[in-house]
Amino acid sequence: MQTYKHAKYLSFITLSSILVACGGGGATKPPSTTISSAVSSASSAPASSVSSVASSAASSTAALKALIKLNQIGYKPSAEKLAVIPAVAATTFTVTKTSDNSVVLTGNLSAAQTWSPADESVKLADFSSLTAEGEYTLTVAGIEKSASFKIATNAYDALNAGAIKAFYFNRASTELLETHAGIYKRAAGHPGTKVYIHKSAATAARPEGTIVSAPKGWYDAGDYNLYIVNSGISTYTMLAAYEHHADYFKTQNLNIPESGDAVPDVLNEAMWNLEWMLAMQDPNDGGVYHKLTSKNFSGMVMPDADTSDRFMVQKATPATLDFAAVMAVASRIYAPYEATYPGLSAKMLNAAKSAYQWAKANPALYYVQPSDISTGGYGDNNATDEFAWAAAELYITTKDNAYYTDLNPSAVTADVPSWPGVKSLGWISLAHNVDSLTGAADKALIKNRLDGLATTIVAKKAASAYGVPLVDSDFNWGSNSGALNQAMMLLAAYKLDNSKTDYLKTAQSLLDYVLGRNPTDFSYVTGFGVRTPQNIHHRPSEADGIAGSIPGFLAGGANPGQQDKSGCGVPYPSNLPAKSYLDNTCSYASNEIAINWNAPLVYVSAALQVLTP
Ligand code: 9MR
Ligand code: 9MR
Repeated sequence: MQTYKHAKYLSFITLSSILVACGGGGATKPPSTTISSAVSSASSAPASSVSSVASSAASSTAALKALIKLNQIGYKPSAEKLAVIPAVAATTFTVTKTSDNSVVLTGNLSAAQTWSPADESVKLADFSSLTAEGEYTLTVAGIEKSASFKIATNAYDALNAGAIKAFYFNRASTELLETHAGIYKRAAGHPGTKVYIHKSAATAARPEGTIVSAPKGWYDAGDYNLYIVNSGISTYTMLAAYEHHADYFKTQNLNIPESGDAVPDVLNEAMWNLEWMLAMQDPNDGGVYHKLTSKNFSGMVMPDADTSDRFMVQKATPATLDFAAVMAVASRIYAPYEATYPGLSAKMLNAAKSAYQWAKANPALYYVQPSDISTGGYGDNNATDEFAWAAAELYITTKDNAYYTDLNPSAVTADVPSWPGVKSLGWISLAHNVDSLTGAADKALIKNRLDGLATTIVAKKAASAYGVPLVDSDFNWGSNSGALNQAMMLLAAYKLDNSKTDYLKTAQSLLDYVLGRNPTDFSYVTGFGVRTPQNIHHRPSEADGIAGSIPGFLAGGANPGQQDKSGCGVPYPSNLPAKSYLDNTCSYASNEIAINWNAPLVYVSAALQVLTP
C-alpha cells in the first residue's frame, strides 16, 4: 500500500502557519533533486522543513541504496556540516546552489572507513566552511547527488515548534479543534474523570474500586496509557529546555488553545501533563501511582473509540521520586506565573516534598505488573538514580542543604539519561543553576561530571566513520532518543563553557543523525525532512483515515532487537543495528513514537538553535 504525505502535510502547514511563523515560514522552492525515484518534493514548505512524498512500499529498497546522507533540514551558518558519502572512487565533492547550479565550494573527501553499526564503508565530506544562507546540493562523481538542504539562521525554529506541537496532538481528555489541529482535529477521548483504584494500589483510605479523577496528561506514545516514570523524564526535559533557554521560548507561538496567555507556550503545553501528574499522587500519603491505564492495549482506534475502564495501578518508589523531581522543577519554573496559576508553585513544592518523604519511607517498592494488566511496564528495580535526581531538584528549588547531603554527589556519576536512568538530569539542573546554589555545593564536581561524560561522547564521534558518537550497543528500542539524550548532555556542558566547541559539534552530529545522516536515509521526524516516516505506530495517525503520519513526532528508530517482527507481515530491511528500522505501522519496536523520545528533540533543536553562534 502506498501512502502519500503531500496533501496531508501541506494542509497542516496552511492551517497552522503560526507553528512555523518563528521559523521564517517563507515558501521555498522545491529541491531540484530527489534522493530516490520514490521521492518527489512538495511545492511549498516551511523554511526549515522540506515536506516529502514518499512511498512506504519503496522505502526498504531505497533505504539500502548507497546514497549521500546528510541532515535533510539543514544547518545554522556556523555549524559543523558533514555528509556521509558511500566509499566511491571519487576523492572530492562539490556543493552547488540549488537554484542555478553554481559551484560554491569544492573539497576533499576523507579516506574511506567502515562504520560498524551499518557495516558500511564511507567517506566524509566536510562543508563547514560554507556559511552563506541558501539552499544547496552536494555532488560527488559516480553517485546520485544529495537532497537539497538549507543553511539558515533559523534552521531549527520550525522543527522545534513542530516537536512541541506533537505533545499537543497527544493530549488526553480533550477535543482537538480544527483551529489548532487542522485536519487532525478529533473528538475528546479518555476523560480521566472515572479511574478505578486497582487492587495493586488499594489502601484503607482508597480501597480497590474507589473512583478517582485524573484528567488530562499526554498519551505516552502510540498507545493511550499514561505512565508516571516516562512522564517524569519527558516533562522534565521540556521544562529543562525552557529553564536553560527561556528567552528562546518566550516569543514562540504554537497555536495551541492557551496561546496568547501570559505563559510561554512550551510551559502551557507542559502544564497539560503536570496537572495530570498532580492527580496521580495519593493525597493521603504522598505516594504516586505508577500508571493510569486500561487493562490491555486498545485496538488501533481513535481516542473517543477507546472506552475501556481505566485504572490507577500500584504506587512505586521510582515513579514517586520522578514525580518529586518534576514537581520540584515545576515549582521554580512556574513561580513567576503566579497570576495565571495562583498557589500552584507552592502546591507543587508541597507535592514534591511529600512524595520524597513517602519514597524515603518506602525506598525499594518496585513496580510489578499485575497479572490482569498487560500495558507498558516501565519497571525499574533500582531507585538510586531517582533518589539522586529528586534530591538534586529539591535542593535547587529549596536551597535546603539537607537535600544536598541526601544527594551525596561524590557517589553519583554521570551517564546518558533514559527513562530508567535519570541521575544526570540532576547534574544538568545543578549545572544550569550553579550560580545560585548554597556554599554546600561542590561546583567543580558538578562541572567535572558533565565534562567527563561529554569527553567520552566526543571521543566516540572522533572514532566514527559516520562522524556520530553511536556504536553498535547504542541501537536499541528508542535509539533515536538515546542519540538526542547524548546531544542534550553535550549541550548542557557546552552552555557552561563555550570554548568546548567539540561538544557543540558532536551535539550537531547527533541531530544530523536523526534528521538524515544515517544509513536508512530517513529523517526520523514525521513531516520534517525529505523522506520521513509515513506509518508510525501511533493510534491516531493510524486511525484518523488520513494518509501518512501526524507531523512532529520522532520515530523510535533503528532497533536490531526487532521485538515486533513476529507480528509484522513484512520483514525489516536489514538486521544490522543502524539499519534495523521498518517504516510500517506494525513496528512498535522501531517505528512507535513516545513522549520521552520527542522531549529531547525539543531540547536539542532549541539548544542548537540558540547556542550555535
Ligand atoms: O501498541 C502497543 C505499543 O504501544 C507498545 O509499545 C507495544 C509493546 O508493549 O505493544 C503494542 O501493542 C501490541 C501488543 O504488544 C501485541 N499485540 C499487538 C499490539 C498492537 O500492535
Ligand atoms: O521505551 C520503552 C523501551 O525502553 C522498552 O524496551 C519497551 C518494552 O518494555 O517499552 C518502551 O516503552 C513503551 C511503553 O512500554 C508503552 N508505551 C509505548 C512505549 C514506547 O514503545
